[in-house]
Amino acid sequence: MAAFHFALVLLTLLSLQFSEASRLSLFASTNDAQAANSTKWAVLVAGSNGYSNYRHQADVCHAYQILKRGGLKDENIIVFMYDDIANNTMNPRPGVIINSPNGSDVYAGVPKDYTGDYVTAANFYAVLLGNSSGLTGGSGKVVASKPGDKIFVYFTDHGGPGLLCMPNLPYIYANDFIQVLKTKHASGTYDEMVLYVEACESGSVFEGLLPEDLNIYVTTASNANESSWGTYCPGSLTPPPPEYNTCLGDLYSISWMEDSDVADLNTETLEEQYLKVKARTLNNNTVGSHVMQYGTQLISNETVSVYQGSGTLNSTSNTFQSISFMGVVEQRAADVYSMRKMYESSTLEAQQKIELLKEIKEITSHRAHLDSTIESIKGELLDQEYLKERAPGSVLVDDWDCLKSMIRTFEKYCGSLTQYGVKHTRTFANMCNNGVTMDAMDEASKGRCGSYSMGKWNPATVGYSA
Ligand SMILES: *[C@@H]1O[C@H](CO)[C@@H](O)[C@H](O)[C@H]1NC(C)=O
Ligand SMILES: *[C@@H]1O[C@H](CO)[C@@H](O)[C@H](O)[C@H]1NC(C)=O
Ligand SMILES: *[C@@H]1O[C@H](CO)[C@@H](O)[C@H](O)[C@H]1NC(C)=O
Ligand SMILES: *[C@@H]1O[C@H](CO)[C@@H](O)[C@H](O)[C@H]1NC(C)=O
Ligand SMILES: *[C@@H]1O[C@H](CO)[C@@H](O)[C@H](O)[C@H]1NC(C)=O
Ligand SMILES: *[C@@H]1O[C@H](CO)[C@@H](O)[C@H](O)[C@H]1NC(C)=O
Ligand SMILES: *[C@@H]1O[C@H](CO)[C@@H](O)[C@H](O)[C@H]1NC(C)=O
Ligand SMILES: CC(=O)N[C@H]1CO[C@H](CO)[C@@H](O)[C@@H]1O
Repeated sequence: MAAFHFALVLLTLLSLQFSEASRLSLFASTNDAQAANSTKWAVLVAGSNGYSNYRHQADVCHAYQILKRGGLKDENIIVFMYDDIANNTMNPRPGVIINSPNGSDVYAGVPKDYTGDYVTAANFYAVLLGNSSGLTGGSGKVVASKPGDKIFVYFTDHGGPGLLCMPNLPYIYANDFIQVLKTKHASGTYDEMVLYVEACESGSVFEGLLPEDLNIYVTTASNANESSWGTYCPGSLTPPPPEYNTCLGDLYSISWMEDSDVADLNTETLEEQYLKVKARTLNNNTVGSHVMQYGTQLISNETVSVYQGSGTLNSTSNTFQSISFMGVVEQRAADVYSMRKMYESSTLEAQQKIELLKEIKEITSHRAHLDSTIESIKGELLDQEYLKERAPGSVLVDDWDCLKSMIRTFEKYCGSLTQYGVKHTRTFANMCNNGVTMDAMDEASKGRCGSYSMGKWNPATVGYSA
């Protein structure tokens, strides 16, 4: 005991003599010892496909480059991306993907763990849980984490109240996702987890649902009831190079990544990054969204490097400081916006233009059909006078099976909701919250859509989104 005290006093005296630099290195070596026993894992998910959604896969590729440069190993970074962009016939730079107008290639080296048909909600859950037997296809990589490990999850795509989209159906429903996080926590196989999520209404996936004691800290691009935004879009204030007819990034996503590219991640905390990203994503408060925090907030006092590693980009192409107001396009409008730009571009041949215009018309007319049908069903089944609206901040729906059944019933007669129609899931949730029966929904949907030609949006062929 005495010897211990003596050592402590000696240590204290010695440390007083230390210069700032040597104190820091002593601190760093302690961290290194802990770090040596703690593996950093990352799961990166781009939830869309198609050239007009270029930006989501570009975001994910960029995130990979940050983590790779930060020192994470490929065996610990698991990437979900459809992988139909680099070789897309519309891509003006074959084999290359960029995430900002003057940016360099972010595609090189990205591991292709789960691509094409294997970008599914089921594989995402199995990867997070480290459940190899739950996988279908892909590289087989899973988050085989140990108790001291840190996990970073980044998701970018479309979404709607209570859900995140995927290029293959069904979508990721908030209750299932939160259950996966609870199961992961119960398995005791991580220390702390950080999630960055970009999607419309992404706050609704966590609001009232994510407990604060799972050691999971989340930021989302938007609150529970607003759009998120695509950026670096053709014809906008911050356009891509002229040969690109599609948006290159998403506002929240490029905000955290362009910060991680240049900031000293060994000193910047997650809270500091959140504040910077929040300010930039708000844009001018009209064409921007509210970045939100959920879960175990204390985690945000840790440095970004704990999750993303540290390795700053030595480049002058970064624009984080120089651009204060970004040109943006609403997430759900960005695909048709891009298609229109493609149509207007002179590079297309006449036949291609005809086909593209046909596609644009089909998409916009299906969207108009979804909007008007849902509005009409809502008018019939939800008596506005007695409608119980949930207080802001509360969970979207209690009976998630009811919500999923409502959606399937609607889709059976009226066609796929699609990444656009998921903006209406709050209406379906309100039907459950207000006791509308499935029979009533069946009748109402059949009545309005019985003669609707679903074409390529027939759930019997493409699957149900719930
Ligand atoms: C590393 O973790 C293992 C268990 O995962 C533990 O037994 C060991 O003591 C740890 N080593 C250090 C240096 O912390
Ligand atoms: C893209 O094209 C290159 C060169 O032809 C080929 O090696 C690569 O496998 C292709 N990638 C995809 C995803 O199709
Ligand atoms: C890209 O570079 C050009 C030429 O240097 C510059 O004018 C433009 O502002 C840059 N764009 C962005 C978004 O950094
Ligand atoms: C792994 O996934 C399969 C298929 O979904 C499931 O049956 C099994 O219970 C899962 N195992 C664990 C440990 O989660
Ligand atoms: C924000 O920018 C948009 C697009 O430029 C503009 O329409 C809107 O009026 C601006 N709002 C504010 C509050 O400046
Ligand atoms: C963050 O805050 C908690 C609680 O105040 C504290 O235990 C932890 O050491 C802090 N972490 C860092 C990296 O400052
Ligand atoms: C980073 O850029 C500076 C200024 O251009 C240069 O002097 C330095 O050598 C570069 N460092 C690395 C590691 O490339
Ligand atoms: C208009 C509206 O409903 N705004 C709400 C959007 O969501 C946030 C929280 O996610 C609420 O605080 C707002 O009141």
